[in-house]
Amino acid sequence: MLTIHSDDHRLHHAAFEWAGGEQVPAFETPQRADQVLAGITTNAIGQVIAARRFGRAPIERVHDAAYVEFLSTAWARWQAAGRTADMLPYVWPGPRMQQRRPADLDGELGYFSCDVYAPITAGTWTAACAAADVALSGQARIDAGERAVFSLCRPPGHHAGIDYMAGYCYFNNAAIAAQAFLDGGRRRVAILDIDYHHGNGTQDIFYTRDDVLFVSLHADPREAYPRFTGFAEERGSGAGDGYTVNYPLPSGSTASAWFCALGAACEPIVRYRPEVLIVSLGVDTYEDDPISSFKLRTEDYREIGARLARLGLPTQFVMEGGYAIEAIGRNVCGVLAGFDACRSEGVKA
Ligand code: Q9C
Ligand code: ZN
Repeated sequence: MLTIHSDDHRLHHAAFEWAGGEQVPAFETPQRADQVLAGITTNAIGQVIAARRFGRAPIERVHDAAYVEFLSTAWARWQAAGRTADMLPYVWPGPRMQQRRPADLDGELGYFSCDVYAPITAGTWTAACAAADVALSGQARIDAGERAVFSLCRPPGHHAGIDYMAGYCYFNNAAIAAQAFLDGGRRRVAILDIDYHHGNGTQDIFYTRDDVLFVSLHADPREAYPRFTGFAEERGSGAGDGYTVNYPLPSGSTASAWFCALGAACEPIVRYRPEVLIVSLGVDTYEDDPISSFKLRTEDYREIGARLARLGLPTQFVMEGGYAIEAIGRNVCGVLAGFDACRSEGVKA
């Protein structure tokens, strides 16, 4: 399978994150994408090519222009104020408060975010644009007839909503690719999100629409980030009613429970008859993931790839989470190799 990559991801490097009331080393690191890339080579997954640039326009098809503009200038404004640490928000509008844009940088930082897990650093803007380019380059290859591609996006994207960053995410790479497919003339795109965490941002972007089906398998929000979205009763609204499908699973779920949910999640996808499938591929479902609780083992990832290949759709894999540095490369490659192996069997049959 073809992999798309950009070295610019390394420009985004958070110094720390908050956990248990303390600053701990950031889990979302440049090393993650480097390890995946090393795995792609070691496991001979296929050719690796650099992303090309697409600029702001395709990003602004899913994100609010004011949010994009904020992200593009935030670090320079922070520096002009004499600050050097990572930019972190501290205050958000709570229930029954005004959703009104504040007038200064510290206020805006809260306004364009919803948690403390998406720090802006010196290279965040460049890296986030590069991740969107990696997604768009993959989308372009599928549009040009490639059967499957892997967009090795970093930073990840599925927690970023229309006008906010969150959970290590700035631009929603999968959503940007989905919109580009539609803008290129496709009429029905399905996004299957198998990251451990609910893809609240992707859900936000497509919640009222029927041209993108969003299906997500994730940890029950009652006991996992992002806490306030991802419940089974969230099913879309207006024209989008029925086009968001959530499968929350109990914390600690094993592979057998997870695959059972995957089987269920494939049903609405088959019924929708999408022209393309985008897979938001997180491998933080792994048993040794440091921030998650599911129990998938390395051998399960090959089976995931095989199951997805059986859907028989042009497929774009988009990298999301996965924080077990030692295992991230082999787990991602397991999915891609499992997909490729099943696909070639299909050709023979
Ligand atoms: N101590 C993605 O997987 N932090 N984002 C949870 C950890 C936020 C995960 C608490 C997790 C965000 C793309
Ligand atoms: Zn995740």
